Amino acid sequence: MVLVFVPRVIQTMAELVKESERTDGILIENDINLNSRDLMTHIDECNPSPCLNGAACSDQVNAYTCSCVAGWEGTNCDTNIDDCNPDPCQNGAACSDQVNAYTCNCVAGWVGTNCETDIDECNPSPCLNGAACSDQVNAYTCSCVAGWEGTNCDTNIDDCNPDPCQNGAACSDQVNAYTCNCVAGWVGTNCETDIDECNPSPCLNGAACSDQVNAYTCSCVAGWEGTNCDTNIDDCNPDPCQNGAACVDQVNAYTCTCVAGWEGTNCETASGGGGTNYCSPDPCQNTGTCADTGSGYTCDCSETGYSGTDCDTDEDECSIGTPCKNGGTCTNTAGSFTCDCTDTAFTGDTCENGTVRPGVMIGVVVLALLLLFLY
Ligand SMILES: [Ca+2]
Ligand SMILES: [Ca+2]
Ligand SMILES: [Ca+2]
Ligand SMILES: [Ca+2]
Repeated sequence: MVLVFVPRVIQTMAELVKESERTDGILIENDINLNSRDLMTHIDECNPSPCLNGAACSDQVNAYTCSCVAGWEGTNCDTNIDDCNPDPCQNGAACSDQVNAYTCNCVAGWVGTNCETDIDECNPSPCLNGAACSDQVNAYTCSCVAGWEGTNCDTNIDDCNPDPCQNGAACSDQVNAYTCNCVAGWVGTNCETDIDECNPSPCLNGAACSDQVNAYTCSCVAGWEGTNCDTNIDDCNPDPCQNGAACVDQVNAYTCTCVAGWEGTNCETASGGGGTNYCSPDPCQNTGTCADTGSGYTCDCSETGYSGTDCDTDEDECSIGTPCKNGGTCTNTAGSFTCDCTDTAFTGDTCENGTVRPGVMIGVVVLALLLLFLY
């Protein structure tokens, strides 16, 4: 704004008085005559200062200038410069103008004065168990190593689902792996292989082996028995040899060593010389064993309960020793005997088992004392 000032005319006091008288005391400026000595007094346009916002005012002839501080513009520095034009903010940030400054309100994922920096969401890395982290805008991705899953690769994948183990094995989950605890008889990563219990074969003496689950069976050849066919069947039991011959067991066979006067596989035939087979017909009774002596025979009555030359005499066991224990009453029978345990405190075939009851024992003691007293 330019101020136009009409300078006041200063007259001599005499002239002012003269004019005053002429105009009845009323002084009219425009009517005043200017003389050559009039003085022009300059006005300070910076007082008061028209400059705003801290600007310095510089007075000039019929003018002034304002020296704005940073951030302001205009004649009087009353205009806030728009620091957001051009927009310094990046990556979608909102710009907020201030005085000789601005602020950027970053969207998520960015930082920096101008939001120019992508935040590294991988520092520190949220990925676990060896996973690689890949930074993104306001995000990250984890590249899991084998065996892990989940956003941060913190979940151990269940390698037992579906269950790879077979034949009743228990599955144990591990990292990108599993173990199968096989039940007996199976092997292999998944327990899929039936162990061949026939390799090597446990079967002996030419037996065939048949593999089974956690087992095997041996098919013995003739003459052998037992789980592994390792037992030579006793072909002398029962004894096939006759007439006192000795039997020698062999594999699925036997030999009879005949006594003099006998021959044949079982020594059943009287040899040359017209010898008599004293055991044919068998003279021994009650399962006695006959032995031809060449000139007669003997009967072995052991364990038969009979005695006598032909095992035909019942033995009276009750008169040979005391087979019944503990006072049992012995009764002889054909080939044996019985014990009557009644009136004893015992049981069993020979009254050998004690079953003494307290009442019985007391009775026995009282009876003994009574007998002692009487005598
Ligand atoms: Ca980022
Ligand atoms: Ca796993
Ligand atoms: Ca097997
Ligand atoms: Ca044999």
